[in-house]
Amino acid sequence: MDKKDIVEVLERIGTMMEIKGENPFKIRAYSAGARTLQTMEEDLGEVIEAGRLGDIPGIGKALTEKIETLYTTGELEFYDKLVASVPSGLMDLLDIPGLGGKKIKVLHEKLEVDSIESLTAVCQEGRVAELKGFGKKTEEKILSGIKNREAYAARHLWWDARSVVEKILPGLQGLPEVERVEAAGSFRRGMETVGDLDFLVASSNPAPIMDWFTSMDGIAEVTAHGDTKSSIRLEGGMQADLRVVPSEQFYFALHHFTGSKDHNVRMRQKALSQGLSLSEWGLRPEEEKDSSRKAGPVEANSEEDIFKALGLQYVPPSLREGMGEVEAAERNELPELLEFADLKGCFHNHTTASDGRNTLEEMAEEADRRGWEYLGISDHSKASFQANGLDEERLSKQVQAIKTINESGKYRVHLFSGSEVDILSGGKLDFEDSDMEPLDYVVASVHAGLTQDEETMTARLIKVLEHPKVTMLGHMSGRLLLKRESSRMNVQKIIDAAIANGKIIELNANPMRLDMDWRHWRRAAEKGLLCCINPDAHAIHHFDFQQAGVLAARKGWLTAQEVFNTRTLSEVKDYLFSS
Ligand code: DGT
Ligand code: CA
Ligand code: CA
Ligand code: ZN
Repeated sequence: MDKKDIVEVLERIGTMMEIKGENPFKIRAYSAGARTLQTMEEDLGEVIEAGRLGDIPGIGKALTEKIETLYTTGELEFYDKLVASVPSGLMDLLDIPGLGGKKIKVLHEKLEVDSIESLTAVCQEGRVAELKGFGKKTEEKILSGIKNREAYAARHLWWDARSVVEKILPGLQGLPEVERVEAAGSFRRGMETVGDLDFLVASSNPAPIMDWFTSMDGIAEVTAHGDTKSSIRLEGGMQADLRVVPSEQFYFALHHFTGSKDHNVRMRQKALSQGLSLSEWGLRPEEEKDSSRKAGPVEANSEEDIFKALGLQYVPPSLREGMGEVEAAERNELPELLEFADLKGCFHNHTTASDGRNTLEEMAEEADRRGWEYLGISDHSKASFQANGLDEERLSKQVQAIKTINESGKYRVHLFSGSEVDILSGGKLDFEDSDMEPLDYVVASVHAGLTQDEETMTARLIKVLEHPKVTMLGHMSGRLLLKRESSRMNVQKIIDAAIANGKIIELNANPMRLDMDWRHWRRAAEKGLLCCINPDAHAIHHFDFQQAGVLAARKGWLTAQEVFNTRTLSEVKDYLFSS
């Protein structure tokens, strides 16, 4: 985590402690620490490496530890616990200018405010103006702040969007007027982040559907309520559109509102080249397009029918990004995409030995339950000391423990002994070759020094790819979606180095990472790069992340053959032990 983000975390800690009414001296330590850090001119990484962070006036021992943890791991248990203890609606209030911890505490205690919505209500009732220390001006300022916040069209992780879709879809499906329903848009295309949700329904009786949609639980605001189209904003900020179309238009509308825009442009051009006009209403001869709202002469009882009518192979939603999929469909050359069921195990997983929440045995048991053939264990190495990374001795003990489990025959799943070895700043690995000798494989990852310049970082990663003990590169770019940009690097050079050295690059399936980015995979795999989809699990339920990983891999045009962990146990053993 870089300095800017750490400053933000420290400030939030101070604020949350204020909201909870904790000791003012402690609170001040965090806000003062944040300021000190913010104005520090030296490079934070260098100060930490030199062990000088604690010498800086205003940064005590407790704070030093926390800053170092955040810097190396990007996480802090103390912070996570604090976040969990404060109602999330209260933290949303911090987005409103003029509201800090102290004021939020008063609003919460005196007026039972616990969300933007309840704050809006008490402001409109004039009750905030009556509070000591607030007044009419403050109340007006808060209201206008709330309005501005709504204007921000924030994006959301696909993973978070999915949990919303999974609540709304069954509700729509349950309505008697609904004939068919789909969530279209970027969500259906499996984009890693989603702007808004686009629900599409086939029905001849839209009114009750509109009413249901605009009065669901969890709505913050109804932004439009029309005859066939409505829009809402949910608590938490996600927006959703719902369109109702007659049944005969459904698949044309579904195709249109699935997008992407670029894909639609290519599809309309393709239609035009055949004298046809394609729109959300239908497919009809060009000269009839003025009657476009009436049902067209071409019937579609599925999206496949639309592609077929244009002489195209069916293009799955994942590929509809206007990146050559229509041309490939013309030539019948679309790949047979990877499926979730193709995965037979994974390699980047943590246990309680480092910073995971489940034990080795619990992880093995869960992998067994999922029917996987193998599971790789790769706890952090010692440089990630804040993640309780393993030193040589603990690593060697873990190798023994894994061996014992495998020999016991207690689980069907085969465990591989690995390590997520830190890539130190010059491209050296955190373990000596001899220490890695007993390992079945090595995932090499960058966790510190993410802000190096492009040349340095590229050289650093290439050096690691040339190391004989390295099996794969973990979360290559270091990005955290909607939070932290990728590190600077020459991706093509790194891909070429991986191929030249016979190394795998990970597709980290954590929904915040999805790294290496799907946009690089198609070309990389064509050149011969092998992918491995890993959940980077820090708990058994994180194995679910593989679904997000598969979706990203599909967007990268990957087939099962191009993904290492679709191989059987014996194929994997051949690969790992034959060189
Ligand atoms: P998002 O919401 O920003 O993550 O991305 P989308 O792709 O869901 O975009 P959205 O919600 O604005 O519209 C949904 C789909 O509707 C979009 O993918 C394609 C189609 N669409 C919307 N506006 C236009 C347009 O102006 N031209 C074309 N060709 N298609 C459009
Ligand atoms: Ca959308
Ligand atoms: Ca939309
Ligand atoms: Zn990791």
